[in-house]
Amino acid sequence: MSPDSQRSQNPRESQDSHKPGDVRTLASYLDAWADDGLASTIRAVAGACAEIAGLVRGGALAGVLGETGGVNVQGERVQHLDDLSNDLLLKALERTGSCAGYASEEMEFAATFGEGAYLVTSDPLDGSSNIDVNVSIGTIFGVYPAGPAGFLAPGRTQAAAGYAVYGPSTMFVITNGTTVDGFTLGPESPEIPGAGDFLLTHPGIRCPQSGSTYSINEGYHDRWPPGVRAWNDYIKRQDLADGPAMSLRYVGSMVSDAHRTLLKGGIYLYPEDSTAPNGKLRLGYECNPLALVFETAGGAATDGRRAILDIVPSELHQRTPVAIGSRDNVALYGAFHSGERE
Ligand code: AHM
Ligand code: MG
Repeated sequence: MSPDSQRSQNPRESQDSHKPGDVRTLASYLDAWADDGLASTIRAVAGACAEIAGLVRGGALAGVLGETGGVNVQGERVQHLDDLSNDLLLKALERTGSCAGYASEEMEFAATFGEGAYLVTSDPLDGSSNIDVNVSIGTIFGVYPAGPAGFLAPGRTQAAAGYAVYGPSTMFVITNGTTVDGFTLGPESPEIPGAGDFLLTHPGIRCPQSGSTYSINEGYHDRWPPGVRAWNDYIKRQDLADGPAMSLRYVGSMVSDAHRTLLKGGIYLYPEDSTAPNGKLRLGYECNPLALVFETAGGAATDGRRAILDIVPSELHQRTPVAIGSRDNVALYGAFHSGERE
């Protein structure tokens, strides 16, 4: 695809900035949802995210940096902010009456609250290795119906999903499976309206069909299977038939890398490798929510063989390889991964 045809297909040209006078709060946006239980579940998640944003902004002054000394069920060292974020989400959801249970990266077992039509999964603080160095991090969440499959339902059953990204500004991006909308948290500034509220700044987000940025931990190159290495070698060539030569961006916070990919196009990957045969990222609370966001926005998400949203989980903390992004970039990766292209 030529750069010119990519430009003409880029649907984000008018979506990058908020228009004055077009201010809608997340609260009023959710009030319009027909399903009160779903809306109140999202309100609780967003409220917790606003509190987490305050802690992140305070950094060392808020006393939230550093490790607790504990190790989570994944065998990863727990940061104070991991724990604090998990507690804020757990307590907010417990109060709703609409949420029957909560499962998280930080808890070995799900918490159950009794009645309620929804279950929430979350990575409360994604990108933990970036907390202490003032680099963007986030929260990821998925909302599943409280059905017989419980937390082991495929991602396609999610009623809603999204993430918060704590960057230079805090954004809350949500999908109900029909649209993807982005809100920006109003800062405490006399110059800017909406302090403390999430305001709709990115309505109807669409992921470009193709993009020129790839995002992967290339330090693991020698551990990847041949198909992943072949794809990686190919996209770094300067004479690509499938589009312009690609640039590398890797924050190391999936939520931040995915957010950039959603808005600008391209691909983010965490594939399987010789030390992690199922990759690193977790299906139920990292990959599924982002997969629903990307598919709804016109993008795609695969484990290399099948759509992430079609995987039927067998364990709460199940890992999966993942590649998410623009439809064309994900299809190209799939072709190399399967060996169809070499
Ligand atoms: P976390 O949920 O403990 O923060 O781990 C997930 C993170 C992703 O956000 C990120 O893309 C990846 O781990 C980075 O891992 P690596 O350092 O292996 O590249
Ligand atoms: Mg994570």
